[in-house]
Amino acid sequence: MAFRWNNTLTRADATPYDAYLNRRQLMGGALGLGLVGAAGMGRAATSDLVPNSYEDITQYNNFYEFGTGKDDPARNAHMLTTSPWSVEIGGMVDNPGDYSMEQIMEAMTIEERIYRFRCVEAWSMVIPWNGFELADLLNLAGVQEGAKYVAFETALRKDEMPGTRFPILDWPYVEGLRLDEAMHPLTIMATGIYDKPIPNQNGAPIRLVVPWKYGYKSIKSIVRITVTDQQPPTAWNKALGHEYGFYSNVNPTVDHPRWSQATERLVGGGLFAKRQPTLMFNGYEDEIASLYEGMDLRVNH
Ligand SMILES: Nc1nc2c(c(=O)[nH]1)N[C@H]1C(S)=C(S)[C@@H](COP(=O)(O)O)O[C@H]1N2
Ligand SMILES: [Mo]
Repeated sequence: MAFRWNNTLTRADATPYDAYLNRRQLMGGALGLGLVGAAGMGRAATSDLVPNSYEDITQYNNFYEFGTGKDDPARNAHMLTTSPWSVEIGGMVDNPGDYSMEQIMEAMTIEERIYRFRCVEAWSMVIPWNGFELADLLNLAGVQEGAKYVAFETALRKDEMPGTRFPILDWPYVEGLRLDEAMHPLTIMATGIYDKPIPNQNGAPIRLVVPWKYGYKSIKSIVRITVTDQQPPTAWNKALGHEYGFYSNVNPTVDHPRWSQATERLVGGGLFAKRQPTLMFNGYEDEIASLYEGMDLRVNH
């Protein structure tokens, strides 16, 4: 690896790179999207990225339930009680019910994923998440035949979330993915950052991370997951539908109605740092592009 940001070994460190490549080639055939290949994909896309500092990641946030300023979440999110916590999984699943965080952590294998993170506001970071593939949780719940989408909902507690006393968004914050996006091996549920429990301002105790989509798809502090055959409503689409579509894939060739999406500012890059080009699907084009084959990405923005 080209960098070392702490002394913690990860699963990828335990796999010599040549062995990893060989395995990936093997997986390329019949088992292309099998579990082992899946774990490799997150790595392949991200192994040369240098993460932002812990301070950048935890002091510059969007979490409107705690205020709209970038430093409001870090100041206010300590008010959120994150234990006990459970996620209600329902809809078109075989095993609906409340899944406690203890149950989830017991059942899932936590790994590190270093991903680019691109906000629609045109800033970006690189974040070393700890988490598990959303597919593993959905498989635990047992997705039923005919399901097409997954809906997500953030906690809504007016007493713990001062921002929700104002009608900035139609609370609770909600999001959605197509089922194939939700099941994709790059899509994770994050429970940690830099090998520490995920801070409240970043979406404790459990949040979604979809690295090829604008940041607002990565919904925080999730209390409900619903598998459905209907396209779910999403918070920002409800608020400003012509600006924020359902898909929200990072795309430098489709500008926001009010600003360009061609470049981005890397948070922590310094006052005089040059903006960097935004990458198609935020740099995950090889893994992701096939999901949208034949779709007009300007219409389905
Ligand atoms: N519930 C909830 N989830 C949310 C948001 C929010 O306001 N409320 N903001 C989104 C936006 S716009 C971004 S860019 C990311 C920011 O994640 P970070 O603060 O961990 O970088 O969270 C997303 N998830
Ligand atoms: Mo964002």
